[in-house]
Amino acid sequence: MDEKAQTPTSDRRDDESHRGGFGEFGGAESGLIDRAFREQIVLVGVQLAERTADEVDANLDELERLVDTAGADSVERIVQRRDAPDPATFVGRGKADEILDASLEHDADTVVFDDELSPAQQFNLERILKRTALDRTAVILDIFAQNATTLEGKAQVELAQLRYRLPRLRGRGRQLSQQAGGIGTRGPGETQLEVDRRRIQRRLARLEKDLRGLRRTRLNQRKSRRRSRYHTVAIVGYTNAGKSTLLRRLTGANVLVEDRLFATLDATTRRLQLPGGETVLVTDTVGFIKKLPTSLVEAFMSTLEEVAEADLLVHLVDASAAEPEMHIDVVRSVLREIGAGDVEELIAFNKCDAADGEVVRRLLERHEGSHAISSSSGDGVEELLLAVGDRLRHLTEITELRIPYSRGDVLAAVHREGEVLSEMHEDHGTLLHARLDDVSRSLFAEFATGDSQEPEVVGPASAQSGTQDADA
Ligand SMILES: Nc1nc2c(ncn2[C@@H]2O[C@H](COP(=O)(O)OP(=O)(O)OP(=O)(O)O)[C@@H](O)[C@H]2O)c(=O)[nH]1
Ligand SMILES: [Mg+2]
Repeated sequence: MDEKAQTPTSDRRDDESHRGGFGEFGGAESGLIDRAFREQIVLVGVQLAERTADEVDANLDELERLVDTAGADSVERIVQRRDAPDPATFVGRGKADEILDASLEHDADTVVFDDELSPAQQFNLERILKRTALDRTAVILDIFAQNATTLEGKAQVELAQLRYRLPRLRGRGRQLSQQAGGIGTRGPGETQLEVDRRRIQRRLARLEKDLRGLRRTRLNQRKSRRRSRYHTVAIVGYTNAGKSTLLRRLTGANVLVEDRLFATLDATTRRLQLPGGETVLVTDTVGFIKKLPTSLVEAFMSTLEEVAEADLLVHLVDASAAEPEMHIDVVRSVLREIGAGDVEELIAFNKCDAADGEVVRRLLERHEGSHAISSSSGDGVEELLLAVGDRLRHLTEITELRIPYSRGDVLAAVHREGEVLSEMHEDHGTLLHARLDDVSRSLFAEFATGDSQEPEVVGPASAQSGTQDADA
């Protein structure tokens, strides 16, 4: 790391952090954590009434990883027990002074809080601490900004960053413009703050428009994928669970695999032939984490729609992590948030080569129908694929129904709930072949003729661009 000039603490004005205040609009590109050198960071966690000390500790471990991924070093951790956050300063005033002392002692550049700070709390803390005060959300946004590579990914991250930033904008005193006119500069009597706000709002509108366009393209791609009649499987899971490693093993896809958080931001879809012969489309996408900022989830909604529309989720869990069960809960709650709570889920415990065997055994026992695999060695992957094939076949059994003409309501319901493949009018009712899921099948069980069949084998439909055949 090259040591670039770092503003000495003594030069800072009392009411400013070393970056001139978090709220100062520094352009969309500017990261919150300086990467010209490795910043020294103090971490702060609050043990609220409903949290245990272990939980806070685990959260801070994760925050330390986040900070490291963002390119900075944690130099100290400070924890406070409180029943509720202080509305003005999040931690108590005395604790804030303690954080200031620790920051001075370590010559820390930034203080990062594990919980989301309100704009007012952030402002007050920066005044007291005389340095930038960030929260977990800001760090996650920073990492996303660093890792975004595609047009859409970059636009989504910038949107999330600006939405986070807008309410936190802060004026630099009350001075009004001395300079006149020019595009993007202040009008007469307009403060710099108003100019910044206006610029951000314009940029937000622009990004939202661009993203709507990109979303249309994505929707069209999805439509053609659905026409291809391949089933879709999305690999989901906590960040760093090994999702990209699994996709790479399954399809040979040249996706980024890295031992860092949020290595993947953009969805990648590849074609894969299952051991049973059927072809499916497998998607690898962004990982989830505890306290994933809502602004990011919203911004990434169009990418995440792929997950909500999948036929099956392979929920990959790092069995060697400290708290696999917590990871499962977090992933499931984000899935609900993005409207994917009802998609069928198959749990696979990954990294079993590195995990404690006893832990894996207990996890398998607790989660019925789950599998143990190692994406890196390939152990258990074949069995997982067999299970995927079974689940998919089960999902889409074609059922034959005979519905009396007196039950127009049932006929309408079948059309609503499933995919009607054929419809024949007989003497006493309608004979239907419909692709139904588990729930609908039991719903219409009394009308089933008992003559069900497997779905027809899918043909070599046109693959969307970017897919490739599996070598697995
Ligand atoms: N020991 C072991 N390591 C694994 C296994 N699978 C993946 N890894 C490692 O775990 C790290 C993360 O793997 P990725 O495939 O990038 O994880 P990801 O879930 O795609 O992570 P993000 O995209 O960052 O959310 C890498 O260092 C992998 O080499 C496994 O089965 N065993
Ligand atoms: Mg990945």
